[in-house]
Parts: sequence; C-alpha cells; structure tokens
Amino acid sequence: MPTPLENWVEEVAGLTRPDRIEWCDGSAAEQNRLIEGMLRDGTLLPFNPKTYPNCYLHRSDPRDVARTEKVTFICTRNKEDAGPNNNWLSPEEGKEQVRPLFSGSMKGRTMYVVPYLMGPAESPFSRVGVEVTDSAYVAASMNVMTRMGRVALDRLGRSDDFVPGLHSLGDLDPERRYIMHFPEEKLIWSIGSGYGGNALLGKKCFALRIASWMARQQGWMAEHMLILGLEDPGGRVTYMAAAFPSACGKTNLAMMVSALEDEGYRVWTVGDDIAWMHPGPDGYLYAVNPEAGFFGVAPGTNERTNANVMSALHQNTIFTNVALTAHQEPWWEGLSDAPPEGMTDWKGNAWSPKNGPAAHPNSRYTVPARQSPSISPRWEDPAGVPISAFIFGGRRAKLEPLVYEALSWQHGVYSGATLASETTAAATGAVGVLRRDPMAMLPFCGYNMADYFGYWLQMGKRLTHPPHIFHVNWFRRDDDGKFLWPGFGENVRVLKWMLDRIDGTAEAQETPIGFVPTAQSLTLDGLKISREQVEGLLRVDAGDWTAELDGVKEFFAKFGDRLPRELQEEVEQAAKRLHHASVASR
Ligand code: OXD
Ligand code: MN
Repeated sequence: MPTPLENWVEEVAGLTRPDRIEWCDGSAAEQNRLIEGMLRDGTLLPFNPKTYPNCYLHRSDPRDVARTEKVTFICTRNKEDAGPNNNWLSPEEGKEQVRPLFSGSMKGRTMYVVPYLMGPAESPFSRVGVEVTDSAYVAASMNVMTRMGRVALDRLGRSDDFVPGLHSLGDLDPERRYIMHFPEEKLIWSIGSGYGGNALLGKKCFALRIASWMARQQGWMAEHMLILGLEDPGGRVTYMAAAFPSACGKTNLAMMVSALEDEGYRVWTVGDDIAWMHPGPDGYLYAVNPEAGFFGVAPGTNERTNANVMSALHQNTIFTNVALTAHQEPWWEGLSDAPPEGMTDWKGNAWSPKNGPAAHPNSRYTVPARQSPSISPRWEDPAGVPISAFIFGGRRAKLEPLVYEALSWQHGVYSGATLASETTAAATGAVGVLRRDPMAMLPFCGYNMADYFGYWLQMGKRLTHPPHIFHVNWFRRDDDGKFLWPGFGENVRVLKWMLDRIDGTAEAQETPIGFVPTAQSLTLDGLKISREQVEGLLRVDAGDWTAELDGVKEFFAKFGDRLPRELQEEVEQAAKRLHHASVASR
C-alpha cells in the first residue's frame, strides 16, 4: 500500500507533469550532485575554491529578490480567521486561481521531493514537512536550512502527519506569483518565485505561518525570534528570545561577539530567526530553533558587525545576489570600506559606482548554523532551552529609548503588539516607512492577529515563570541624524542590564512606558559615550509618546471587536500615565 506521502507526490506529479522525480535523501553525495548540475547549467557559479571552498553564487531573476507580501495569502473558510493582517481567499478560490498555473508547470524539469524535519533530530517538538519543488537551488538550500532527507522520512514512517508544500518556479513572472497557505489542511502552495522566504517552504511558510496556527491549537508558540544564551562570569547561561522585523539585526545580535568578553559575558547562538516554544512542566517556556542554517542579509555584514558569521561563511555557503570580485570572491556593500576594482554586480554586469549597489540590498548567504564559532552547545538540545526574557525591537530614529522593561506580562504583550519599525529591503515595497509590525509577526502570523494577541495573553497566565519582557531600540538618532548607540558587540551591555533585572539587581526608573535603566545601572565602562548621548538614549518624552498613541489606536481599530479587551485597557492606562507625567513636568 502506498504511504500518504507517496499518494500526495503522485497527485502533485499528475498536476505538474515533471519529466523526472527525485526523492532527496539529504546525503553529502546528493548535495554534491545537485551543485554539480547547477554549475553545469549556470544556476550556480563557483567562488574561489582556495579562499571560499564549496561556496557558490546564485543570481536570481532580477524581479525575484525579496518576499512578496502582496501575493501571500492565508486561505481559510472564514475570512475573519485570517484577519486584517493577511490577504485572504477561500480555500476553493485560492486553489481555483492557482491550480492552472501549476498545471504542467514542471514539464521538462525534475521534481525534487524534499522531506525535512523542522527542529532537532531527537526532539519531541520537531515536525516533518515535505516540499516538492522543481528548483535544484531550493532543494540544495533546504539541505542547508533544514535537517533534510532520511532523518525526516524515518521520523514520518507511514504517517500522514506532515506539512505538504508544493513549489514551482513557474515562469517567474511576478504577475503569476502566489504564496498560498491553507492552514486548516496545513498545506502550502507556492509558485512563481525562487526567493528564500517565498520558496524555502520550511521557513516562513511552515515554521511561522502554518506553525503559528498549529501552535495555537496545540498549546505552544511559533515566533519570529532569535534565541541566544548570555553566559555570565560564573558560567551560568541565561536564554533570551528576541523579535525584530526582517533585516533589523536579529542574526547579528544572535551571533554577537560580546564587548564584555573580558568581564566574562559571552553570547551563544541557538537560532537567528525562528523560535518554537513549548511550556515545560516547571512553568518555563522551552525554545528550540526549528532551522539548521542561517539565511542572513549580506550587506552590512563584516568583521566588526558579525565576526562569527564572517568566519562561518568561508565554506559550504550559497550566496544569492552578491557581487563577484576579480578574485572570484563575494562582495557586498559594507564588507570593506572601498569596493574592490573590477567587480561584477549582482545582475552579472561589470560594476561601476554609477550603477547603484554592487550587491542587491537584500542579497543573502545560506550557511549551516553549526559552522558558527558562537553556536551554543545546546542548540540541538531535544528539550530546548528555558527562556528567561523576550525582547522586542525595531528601527526607530526617534521616540523609543535604548531599552525598557514592561510593567507586567499584559503590558509586555501590549509593547510587542505595538512594535513598529522603519521598513527595510527584506520585502518588496518602500524602504524607511514606519510600519506597525506586532511581535515582528505581521507578515508571518497565519491567523487573525487579534486572536494571536489573545493567545499571548493566555500564555502568560499558563506560565508560572513567564519570560520578562523588554523592548529595545538600537537605532535612535540625535538631532543631527547620527546614531546615539554603537550597537553590535556593545549591545551585550543592554543584555547584561536585562540579566541583572531578571536577577533583581539592576536599578530602573519607572516611567509611563515601563522601567527604563538609570544611567548608572548600565555597564558602560570602556565605551566612549557622552553623558548627553546616554541621556538622549534613555529619554522618555511624554508628548511624543502621547502622539504615538494615536497611531496605536488607529492600528488597533483595524481589529474591531476582536481585539482583546486587555489591550484596549493598556491603551487607556498608557494614556493616563502619560497624562500624569506631562502634568507633573509642567
Ligand atoms: C527573513 C525575513 O528572511 O524575515 O528572515 O525576511
Ligand atoms: Mn526573518
């Protein structure tokens, strides 16, 4: 008798009509074969084998360089279940619209069947997905980003408990591109894009959109969060999970080389993008990283901003849309001060500064996580790591202080739900525009966000040791537009303050928005920073925050009656606290 997986593969092959079907086993030999095939047909170019062994360049179609949220849909029976945060079609309409595009889309191509496991091999929290794709680049990238092949098939056996994902490049025309999710059947259909977030279906489609839906049904959390361990001088490691919108530095924070290493504070990486978290019997939340690789933004990455990833990506790395130097090495803006002579840009043309950036602003590296020197000894712990802090953060040139701690769980949920950030190149659309991105999940929550807020509130009640909730902003600027905080390795000073708060030893000042550090409670030794800068970083301006509340109210109004009453209460309480503060300062 065929297995449920075999039945599904036969069904999608009947629709897409590939010339060949290849079942992936995840072995090194298979990966080499895929790469050799792509080197032959030009999908990949080799980098210098001496300095970048087993590293390759992929140039995507220039119209296919980022996630396309406009054509990403959640297809549920009831529109309200998808919510105002998602594009919606009914499952029937969604399939009707997209099925014709899949019909015969793999003719002349190979269909790769890619079974994969999200989560550590031995973990009860891990789950199986199977992606069927006609892109060798996607299959090879899945080998880096997930535990792929045999390990997933062994876990699955004859069961039907897997998330099926059908992917085809189609003709790559943005007009015929759709990223469809059917959470009620845990099904994904993606066509017309080879870009990571649209095409590596284990990542955003499964591990966030489908998984957030599953998690609510099953009592756990799937979040757009990095996971790090902060080691203190006594060797104790405290784990924290942080949510920042795309391209706001999650990878750099997760892999940070600590500026306080001599004092004994060190950062260990568990994950850089996604956390799956389950309440444990002891009332703590336990997190695993469902991924096995990093799909990071290249521009801005260098020895100073992320030395760990720089060392990791010198081997076994697939680069997408970076520039190529005359020495056959990758280059991107920010890698070195002066661009090397004789470069080829991300589109394959001879580069000159007149042509704009040499690397695409959303160019990426795909690298095995285990290659990072900062990888935590517990990154594959089947039980996960206990989370003591949640951190929310975005890019805000004004308003938000460097860090504050929420007044309560409910207030922390409010601070996450009102997270806003200036947009980046990780999704198509204008860059630098303020967008509300609750818990950094706006593009990734697979259901109505009002219900998601409600679920967060509920989770706090279930946990006897809920994480402390903090909010950070590394991007505040002074009146001349200069960043007030150096960021990167210096961010450990903020993590240390959080650790001291968790331990109950750090001082804070209670302000209308939460607990803000006193200048003395931050460890700033050895950092060149003026008193004015510190004051600028920690300032809470009641007038600016009152104005911010208008934006919050407007955003919350989108959710109508479905918005939890507790968040409405938080708006009212914030308004009261701000009013008292401005009266007191008059
Ligand atoms: C990512 C994103 O690629 O958030 O992680 O866009
Ligand atoms: Mn992300």
